[in-house]
Amino acid sequence: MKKLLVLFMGIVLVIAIAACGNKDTKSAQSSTSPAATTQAAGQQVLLKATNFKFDQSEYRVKKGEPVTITLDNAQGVHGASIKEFKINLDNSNKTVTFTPDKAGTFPINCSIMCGSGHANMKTTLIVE
Ligand SMILES: [Cu+2]
Repeated sequence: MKKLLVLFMGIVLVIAIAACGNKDTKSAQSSTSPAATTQAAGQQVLLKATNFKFDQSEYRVKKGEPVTITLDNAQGVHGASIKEFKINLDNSNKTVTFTPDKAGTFPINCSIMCGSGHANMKTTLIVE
């Protein structure tokens, strides 16, 4: 009779632990994803290039904070050069992280002869 009671207690204990375990995994799942994405962010600039323009006429970043610039050639083959910061991106070197140490307005030019619109293919990096 005692053995049965111990067995019964054991089963109750296992159920209780399983229920707690379920609760833990559920709350962990719902809380992880938003926190993880904000942590990895930082300043991001995506230069989306098509024939023959970048997707924005200006890109704003903050001075003194690391910024990751990524070139995305959505159409054609283009490069992105920011002379002031000695940056030159192309398909073999698509992304760079640097910290702008001065404020101002700096031109971004296409650095690859991409066709008839090449000379006008430019945009602006604004550091403020
Ligand atoms: Cu070009």
